[in-house]
Amino acid sequence: MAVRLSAMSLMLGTLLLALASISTTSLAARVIVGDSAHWTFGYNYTEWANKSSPFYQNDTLVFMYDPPNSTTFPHSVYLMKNLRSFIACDLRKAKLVANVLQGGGDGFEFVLKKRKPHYFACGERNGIHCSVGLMKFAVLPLRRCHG
Ligand SMILES: [Cu+2]
Repeated sequence: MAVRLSAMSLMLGTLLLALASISTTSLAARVIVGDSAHWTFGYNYTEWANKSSPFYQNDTLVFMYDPPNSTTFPHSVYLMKNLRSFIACDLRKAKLVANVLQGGGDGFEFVLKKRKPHYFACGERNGIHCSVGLMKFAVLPLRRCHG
């Protein structure tokens, strides 16, 4: 009897462990910003964010852009301070999160750790990439629910 019980609790424990690892690893998404367009001038990232929504807490955004060279514009990634500066592409209070070199190779990864609005923008050319180049989007990560 005792043996059967412990075998059952062992099975239950294994099952719980399996469930826990599913919820912590495979549910967090890794999303390439802009999909195959990557992080580039002139792609509509507001549209992309709308069709890629919703995003969840602990999802990873991947920004891919080449380091400065003779054929591509340099790009970067900033977090804008608030909705107002995001709309205006005003970089004065923005926080640099990835410089012009950090988008190379496998790209720059940003984990959405907090459930608050994130206002992303390219900071190059004093906001021109953000305004004219459409290189901006907002994300509000949601709590991931189970069932
Ligand atoms: Cu740019």
